[in-house]
Amino acid sequence: MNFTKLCVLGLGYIGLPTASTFATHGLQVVGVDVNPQVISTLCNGGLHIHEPGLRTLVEAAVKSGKLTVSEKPEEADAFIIAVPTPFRAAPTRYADRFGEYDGQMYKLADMRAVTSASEAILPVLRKGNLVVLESTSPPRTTVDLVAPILERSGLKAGVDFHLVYSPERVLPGQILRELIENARVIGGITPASAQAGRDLYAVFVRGEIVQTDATTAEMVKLMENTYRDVNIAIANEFARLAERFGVDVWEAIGLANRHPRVRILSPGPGVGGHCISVDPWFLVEAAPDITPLIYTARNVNDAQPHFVLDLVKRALGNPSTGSGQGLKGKKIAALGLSYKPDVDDLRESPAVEVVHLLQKEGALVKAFEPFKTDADLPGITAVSSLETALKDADAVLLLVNHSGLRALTPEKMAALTPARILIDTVNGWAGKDWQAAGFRIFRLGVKQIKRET
Ligand code: SAJ
Repeated sequence: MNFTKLCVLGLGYIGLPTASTFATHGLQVVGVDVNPQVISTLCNGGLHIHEPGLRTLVEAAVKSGKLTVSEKPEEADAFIIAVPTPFRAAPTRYADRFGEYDGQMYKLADMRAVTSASEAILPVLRKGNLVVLESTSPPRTTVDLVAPILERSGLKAGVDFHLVYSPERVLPGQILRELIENARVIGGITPASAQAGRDLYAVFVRGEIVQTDATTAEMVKLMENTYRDVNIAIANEFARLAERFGVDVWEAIGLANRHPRVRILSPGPGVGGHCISVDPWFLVEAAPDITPLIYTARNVNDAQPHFVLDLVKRALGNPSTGSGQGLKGKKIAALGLSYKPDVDDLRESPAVEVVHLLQKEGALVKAFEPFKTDADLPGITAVSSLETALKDADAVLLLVNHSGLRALTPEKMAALTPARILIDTVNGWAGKDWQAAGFRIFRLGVKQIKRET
């Protein structure tokens, strides 16, 4: 199938790079977003998201006349839905399905954006079109949610128009390269749909393009991120065990990973971002009775900020005075707020959660995020320079392994802060001689040095 014109619905982290890449590869692309602010920002040459290289790409796409933006879809050969599927908390999933409530909060996929994007396509859907869903979705969304909406047009999915699920697997920070180079899974509701999807992405994808059915493609995406979540959860449990048994978990993981079939991931303050901390819930929601491992892994990772709080209390507080008192009035410089190293994305960030927990205990926290020096988070004092965060601190807490923070030397640190207590949750300051420079260092997953009184 040949494509001349494409409509991309949703101009976020995935939709905008995808729309721009198709445009710079010769397609006429209409980028659609329901948020008028996004449209006006783009029309005025601005950009509402941060991703390396994206500004240049969008500018090239707009300048060539191949990318235009609009609040409504237009007739086209193909449509790509790349809208968000966030979650909403719900306490009653078991009650809904099994007549009992187990006392836990579940998170359910909020599919409203996918529903309204599908409805927006309805009036302009024509025979022979291809519709692709890229948004991460619970299994069977393409066949059970999107197809019935589009069929309200009177056209039949898989007969009159092609329908495909194709997950996006790009890593934030490397989206533009991975968009082109990653292998892409195309799940068609019929083999002909999958073939049409392949023809579309072959316009720019250089990685392997693999065809399957739509529900398999949905599962593949959820399995990838769930696999990672479960593996991070076990690393976090190993860190807890290492602390208890007087072991350095980072050393132990390094040694275990010399086994040819073992590849343990890294512990840390928790799992954030809009993907891995969300997607496993889509599987738990779809089948709560058979997903105890996935559910537990989510809870293990979500509990990790509390273990960081305990570590800070051990480093700073006086455990004998009981919880809540040890951190009262203590000045803590929290370094890093993003959900992972070297990005500016604060969504679902465990670092932000840690800051909130410290403040609840009475600590006076100054947070510094080098990738977002103007971070504006309700209830958090974010300062715009490392110097300001450090200058009157009692302790320094490393929450994100940003390369710039990891590079801080004991000498530089000693010059910037009166604090002599360092708490490292990401193994960023290992291997440096902090002790020799007069610091006491407390590391997540490492046997704690006894406090001299
Ligand atoms: N993390 C750890 N320990 C590790 C690795 C990561 O604690 O060993 C934490 C990070 O600090 C972060 C979170 O996990 O808080 C997630 O970070 P990540 O780099 O693992 O993944 P994301 O969320 O940035 O991107 C993931 C990717 N999926 C996989 O690697 C399987 C990406 O390819 C997907 O496209 C993306 O989710 C998505 O959009 O679904």
